[in-house]
Amino acid sequence: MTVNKPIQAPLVSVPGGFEIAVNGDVRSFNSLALSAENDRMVVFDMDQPLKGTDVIKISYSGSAVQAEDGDLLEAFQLEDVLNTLDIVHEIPGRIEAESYSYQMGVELEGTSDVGGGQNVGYLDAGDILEYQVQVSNSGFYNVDFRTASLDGTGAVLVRLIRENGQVIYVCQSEFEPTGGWQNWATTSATANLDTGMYTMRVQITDAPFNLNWIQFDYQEQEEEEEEEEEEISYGFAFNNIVTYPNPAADQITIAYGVFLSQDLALSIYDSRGRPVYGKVFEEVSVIEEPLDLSTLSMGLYHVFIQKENGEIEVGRFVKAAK
Ligand SMILES: [Ca+2]
Ligand SMILES: [Ca+2]
Repeated sequence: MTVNKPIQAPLVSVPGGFEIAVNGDVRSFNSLALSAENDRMVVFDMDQPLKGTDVIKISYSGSAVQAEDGDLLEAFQLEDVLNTLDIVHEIPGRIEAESYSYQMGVELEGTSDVGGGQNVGYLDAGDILEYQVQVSNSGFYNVDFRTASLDGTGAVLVRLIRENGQVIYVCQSEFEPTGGWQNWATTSATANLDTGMYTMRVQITDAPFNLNWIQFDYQEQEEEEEEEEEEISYGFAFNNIVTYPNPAADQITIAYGVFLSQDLALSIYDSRGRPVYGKVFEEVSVIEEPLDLSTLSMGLYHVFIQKENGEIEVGRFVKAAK
């Protein structure tokens, strides 16, 4: 809270008369103190964490805060508090594309889709959207992307980043053109998530298209086998990472080439997003890496190769029975 005059120090740490309302309910606070940087600012230490979606108001009717010139702070009622916290999105749930905590390369516009609001547009390959998310149920999810595009094909790569920097593959999806920039369609993918707090990074890998929202719906755990089989039979091929033979039982070769020699970071994750292999190739233009699969369990694996400019190529292979 900032007032219009320097405040007389010291301040009683818990003076009466302050009331902080969060979404209409009065919340207690531990203490308040003068800001070390600004002698017109009082800092409140709340008992419970606040969220980015909270509506916060503050009232004062006491006589404990005094300006350096002796004037008492006047009473005030339900003044709005500017909430600058990032919104934490619940998963399962719908994440409005425009409610990002960080973006690179996108712009917002009004949408005529059901429910109105805004969508993100001006998407190009390499653009990034990030959201703070809390996953409350572990297991399989159906992931719906709400997109529109006059005549271009779009695609995204979605990953979760833990606080310690670990990157976890979520899903990727391709979007067909819908015949108009405000003709909306829903495309579904599947993902397997673990509970926790993450930064969700949506990387645009093909464009142009508009994105209105992404929705995560929790699926029953027993559908797991079925979902995985579906994904394997899909035979998805992406970009120019080559894996052969595929499916493979004992050994697979991962091949990839770039024009300019550089450091290439290869990482492989299983279908649950657990890392199973990682290697950095220094100053190379070609990777041709034979990989022993004997210790891996059967199933789908995701291959990522990160180039020096940060671009990530994505591939997949299936470890099959002998
Ligand atoms: Ca852009
Ligand atoms: Ca939206």
